[in-house]
Amino acid sequence: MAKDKRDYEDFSIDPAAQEMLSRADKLGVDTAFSRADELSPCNIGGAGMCCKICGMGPCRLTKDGQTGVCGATIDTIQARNFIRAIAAGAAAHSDHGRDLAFTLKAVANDETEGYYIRDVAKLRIVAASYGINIEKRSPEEIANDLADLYISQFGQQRGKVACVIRAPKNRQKLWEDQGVMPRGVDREIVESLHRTHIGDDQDPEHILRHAIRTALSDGWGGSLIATDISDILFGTPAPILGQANLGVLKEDMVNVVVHGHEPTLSQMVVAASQDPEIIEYAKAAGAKGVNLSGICCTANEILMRQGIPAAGNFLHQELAILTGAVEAMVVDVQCIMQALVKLAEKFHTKVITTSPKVKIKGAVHIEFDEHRALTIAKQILRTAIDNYKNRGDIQIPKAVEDLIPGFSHEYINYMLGGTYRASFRPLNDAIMTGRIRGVAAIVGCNNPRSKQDYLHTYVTKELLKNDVLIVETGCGAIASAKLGLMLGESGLDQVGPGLKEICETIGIPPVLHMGSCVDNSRILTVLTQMVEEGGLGNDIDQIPAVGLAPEWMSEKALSIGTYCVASGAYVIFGGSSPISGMPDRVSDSDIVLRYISEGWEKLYGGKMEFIADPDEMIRRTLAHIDKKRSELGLPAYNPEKFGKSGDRKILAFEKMSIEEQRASLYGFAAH
Ligand code: SF4
Ligand code: MSK
Repeated sequence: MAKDKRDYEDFSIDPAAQEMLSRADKLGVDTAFSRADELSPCNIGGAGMCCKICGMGPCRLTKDGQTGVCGATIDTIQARNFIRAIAAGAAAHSDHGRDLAFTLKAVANDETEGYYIRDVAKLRIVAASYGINIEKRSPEEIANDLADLYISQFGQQRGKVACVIRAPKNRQKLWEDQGVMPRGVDREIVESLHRTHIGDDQDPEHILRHAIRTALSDGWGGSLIATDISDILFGTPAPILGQANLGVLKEDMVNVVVHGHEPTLSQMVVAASQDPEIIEYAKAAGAKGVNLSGICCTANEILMRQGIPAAGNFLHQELAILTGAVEAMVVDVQCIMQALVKLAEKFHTKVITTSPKVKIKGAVHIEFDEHRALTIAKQILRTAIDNYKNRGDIQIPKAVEDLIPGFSHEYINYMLGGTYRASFRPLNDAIMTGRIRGVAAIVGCNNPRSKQDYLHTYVTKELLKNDVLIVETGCGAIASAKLGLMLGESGLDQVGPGLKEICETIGIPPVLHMGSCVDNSRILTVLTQMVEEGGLGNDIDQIPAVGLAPEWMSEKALSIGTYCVASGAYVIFGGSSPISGMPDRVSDSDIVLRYISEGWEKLYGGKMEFIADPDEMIRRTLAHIDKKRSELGLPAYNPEKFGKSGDRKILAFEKMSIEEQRASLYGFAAH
């Protein structure tokens, strides 16, 4: 056992996680939590001060003014490391979008099994926004053209990625003026790799300018395409009741956990699990049926659309297997720990890889192909059912919370104004009056180097008390769900007076679950619609809004943060900075850090900062929101002004005498 091993309460605030970590110790198995304690991070690589781009290195710059063998300075090395991470993150999101574009093409041409176009209205709106003819054409014809347009965005060499027309006009002009308009998704990612090869771009600011362009090709390209097509094929999310945490696993059913990111397979597994033939097969195996749940963003995809429960976020993937009750963990792409296979060997769980891009030694590989999607989904479920008889000792934590996910930007628009006057006006008005102080998007991963869910939920709760409306995606959303912040009444006692009134009036939870990591594109759309609605400036950087990734760990998070900055947002990352440098040892090692903050703010109005202390994150978030309010000429935030309407008014009214009620209604006591 490591010398400075943390207690279970230090590993996670989630009682289900604490219970499973205790079980792991009893069974003598390790997890990401214990491995994080065993394995100290490298303080040179962790600070972005190591270059291993060529065979003359690796060069570790630990002394003041030191350079690599080729003469590369610390700021060049940090900028190169940073853009490479952003390129990898953008590639992951965008390849996800590309696969969906090919699926849409196949569905349009009747080449798939089990898929169809579920949201024809969204298909028509999206297609029309690009000038695709939608009149007197079948959904399949329109989808075929939209798929061709979207597929072409990846390999496009000139011009601009089509989706950028959905950004505010002023923002598009700024990108043109700065020379960062993304031309094609693949082109920007490839150029990032070319520029950072030995002997290429060595001006850190010049490298970081291309980081902006690369990230924009993700946020306003690959990710936005992924979200659009997922909605068209699987339905645009609307509020639905769901559940979260390991307590969603069932003792008497075959538990299948889908994990990863792409909805294409998981949606089909959902369909297959409800097939009478599969239910009968499960019953014949002695189970009551198949119980499906999700981990990470695959969880978010099926939770948002079908209400399929989320077993947990990133750090729950091993914990789910530790219950002993999971017959199969079906994975596709991204955020899948290799450790799952070794851990699963201690139990009966089968880890099933399904993507042609992802194999793990020791896992069962059942390759997914959308042309035979339903057949493959049933094969996967039969494999899980056949494994039910091998189940040994199980321990399923009781922890489970209800939640209402499903707040797509389309639904937010509708909920604020109804079918005939859907609008962001009420939201803008609430911010303008100060009833809502501002908006925060809290997104991103879990990281075993911090206490699981603690930073997410601490920051979320403190901002809610300050009347900041919160939207969430990814593992951050699942953290809030597990804490019960995504269900109206249970969350509202933790909310400031003005925001509470809004939540009660509209009937929404104070934290809105907007989906998976690629669905951060929905947040960009919401911000654009807020600009277009008027009253909050004429570009995203003027809105009192902040983005936070308190427990980030993936390269995708860095890409998301960068495209949000390029779109005008202030973005705060928690945990450690990958480009912190060591100021006590290398005097010029904060050039990159200063550039992505002050430098980017001058150019794009948004900035990126890494802040480890959660109270400082909150302080800077509120300071930024208040600064933006003041710049817009909005009244300063004053919580005393609000909180006297809504449910409190009704409760006070009920306690009054008849005379008092009359006086309150008519302004005088009628006789
Ligand atoms: Fe060292 Fe330069 Fe090669 Fe990097 S590119 S490993 S700094 S020699
Ligand atoms: S799954 S990228 S751990 S949010 Fe999107 Fe969660 Fe981060 Fe993966």
